[in-house]
Amino acid sequence: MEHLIAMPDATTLRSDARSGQVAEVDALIIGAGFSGLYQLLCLRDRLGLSAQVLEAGDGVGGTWYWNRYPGARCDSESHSYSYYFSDELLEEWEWSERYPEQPEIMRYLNHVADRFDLKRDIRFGTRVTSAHYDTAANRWLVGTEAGEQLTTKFLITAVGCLSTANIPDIPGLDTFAGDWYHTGQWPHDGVDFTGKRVGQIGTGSTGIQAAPVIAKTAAHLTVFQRTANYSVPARNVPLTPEFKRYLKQSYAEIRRLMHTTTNGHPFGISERLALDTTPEQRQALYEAAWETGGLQFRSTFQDLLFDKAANDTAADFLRGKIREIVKDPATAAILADIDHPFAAKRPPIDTNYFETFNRDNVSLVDVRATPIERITPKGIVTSDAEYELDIIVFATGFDAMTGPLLNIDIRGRDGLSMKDAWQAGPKSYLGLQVAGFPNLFTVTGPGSPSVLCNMPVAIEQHVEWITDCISYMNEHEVERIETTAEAADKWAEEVNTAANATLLPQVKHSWYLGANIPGKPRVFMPYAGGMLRYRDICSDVAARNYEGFVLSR
Ligand code: N01
Repeated sequence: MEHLIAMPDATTLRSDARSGQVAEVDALIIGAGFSGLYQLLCLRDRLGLSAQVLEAGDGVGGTWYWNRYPGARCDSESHSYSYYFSDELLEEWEWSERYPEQPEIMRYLNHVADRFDLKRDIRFGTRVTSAHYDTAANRWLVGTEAGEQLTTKFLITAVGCLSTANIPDIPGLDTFAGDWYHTGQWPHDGVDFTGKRVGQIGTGSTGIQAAPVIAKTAAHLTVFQRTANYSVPARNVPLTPEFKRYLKQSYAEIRRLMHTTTNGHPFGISERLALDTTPEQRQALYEAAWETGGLQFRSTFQDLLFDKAANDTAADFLRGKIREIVKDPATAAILADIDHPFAAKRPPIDTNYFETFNRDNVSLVDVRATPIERITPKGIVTSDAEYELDIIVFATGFDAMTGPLLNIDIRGRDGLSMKDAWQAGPKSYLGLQVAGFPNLFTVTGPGSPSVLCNMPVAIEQHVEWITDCISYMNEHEVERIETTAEAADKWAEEVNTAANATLLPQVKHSWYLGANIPGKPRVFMPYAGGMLRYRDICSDVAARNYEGFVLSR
């Protein structure tokens, strides 16, 4: 591999950039979250390539680096929200609670980065703004916000699915005299709500986690709800010594389980059908699942995501719980007025969310009935009232999946921009590569299971597939890999078919469909056919010498 220069570290690259030279590496990785860290380790330490990570933040963590909002916690159980590639790492790390809280995930990812000596090849505070492919040189020219340029043979985006904040365009926001924050861009030194009148817009997974914590210290919290949402109690607890011991003895088995379940979680979906069960049995099973808590609730029956009548039984049970918990019937009615099937939107899990509406200092505004019209210096104005506020919290989600990629000016062969290629919605082969963009890999890109899977499982599979692919290329002296438009078209059909077999597309404002962002094409983005099936398809493609891709020397 003659084009390789001696492996520089991040410091060398920085000084190269300062001196005006263009630094060159084998592989550039954008983002230092779960994906970017593991990708760096694989390419640098397993394949011996010169690889660098460019990261906009000042530390590792990706999504978790930015999402420091009150109550931020993962909804995958901690022992499954881990890398499984290293037995030593599994041996030495110990989670403290059933679900890891944001600071603990940050400690974990820093531990991983330090343990594998990754930080020396990560350039923090470096936001990538452009990536242009040079056909003649077969190199990507990558530009940063600071005006630096780097070239690379392989470009791997590890930008996360939920990293571009969606701040709704509400007139008058710039006139607001108080402070406002988006949960995905939370200040590192926190926000003091003590004695403040807080308005929170948004009741997705984030808003449902944040509201109970904000309400504890705020003088008053007003939650502005546009779409009512289901939520199941997380039932977070400290992990017992017995469970920790069980984990240490069972990693191989847990890994095997996560690799064989549809969603990459360490629990399967029951074979039972809701509609084959008597109402009494169903009620008992739902009660038991409610007590267990967490994402496992949706695994109670096989048909919940496929059959509307089956789904209605879960939806009715959960609406009933809201009415049971929330004491004020008018508030309960607004919270329970849910317009979509259970789990067709990402199902939130919570700690005391509905209970929070029983507090004297919390009120709910139905902004579907009385829409937000504008923001004034004093607060939020809806069609029937003005709410005076000191702080507005936007828990309004993300320009998911495509946003982080399209925020970078990516241009492939013949200057084709990713924005143009995806004008009608994202199209890729296996969520791994886009036609017209050679040697560019998208970790958990649109078209892969990604957000419908326990993320670390999806990430490890993608990173390992990409690593094997690059290794294969090096062994066979292949210089370029690019998927074909036909393979991408066929895969897009497969993604649609998989989604249409479920209730997932039956939601008005789902971010899975891009429908939460005005003007975004309505295309179902993640692959809903299940991680197990997807893993097999990817392995099969590789075994057939990368069928669907053109490999050139
Ligand atoms: O974002 P969302 P999120 N006026 O898009 C409302 C992951 N996650 O940050 O439904 C008024 O789900 C919007 O209303 P509507 C997880 O995958 C994981 O909560 O569009 N309201 C909705 O209520 C999750 O799914 C974890 O009508 C407006 C809310 O804002 C994903 O991140 C924790 C509005 C946005 O909900 C995104 O969750 C947190 C407007 N103009 C997040 N615009 C865990 O692991 C938007 N909304 C636990």
